[in-house]
Amino acid sequence: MRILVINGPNLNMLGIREPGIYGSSTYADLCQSITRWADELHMEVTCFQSNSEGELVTAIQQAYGKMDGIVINPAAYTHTSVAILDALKAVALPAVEVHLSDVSTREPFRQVSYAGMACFLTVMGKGFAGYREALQELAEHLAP
Ligand code: CA2
Repeated sequence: MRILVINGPNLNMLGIREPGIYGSSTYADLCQSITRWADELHMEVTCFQSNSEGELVTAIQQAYGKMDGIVINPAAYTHTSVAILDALKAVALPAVEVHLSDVSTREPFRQVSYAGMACFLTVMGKGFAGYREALQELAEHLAP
């Protein structure tokens, strides 16, 4: 199983600012944990982060025919990007949306998710462990 894990804008700043909301571990720590969890699940994982909406769309498009599933935290683009929604719909790969924080209890503008409309599951408010849950759910979803 080949899984693409996509993280959106500013998540490369993890551990540097706002530890009260997003924790004190870094983006490199997150990728290390994701790689370990993927190994345990016998998955091959690729981690990708970008601050650019277009690069995120391109990464989703390039997953077509190469990957079996997507885990995505589109960060702020969650709440604005029809382009990311359209890309997820276009490739039609099983996708899980992850948010570190519980966006359902934050500002009203964070309670709308475009990307989530193309995902079969959203995991939120569980910090880094949310990515582990997303990988596990994808493994079950893809199992024969
Ligand atoms: O809770 C999440 O995972 C979010 O996707 C994070 C986004 C936010 O815009 C979404 O509403 C919810 C923000 C990511 C910014 O990450 C930072 C990390 C460290 C310091 C500053 C920002």
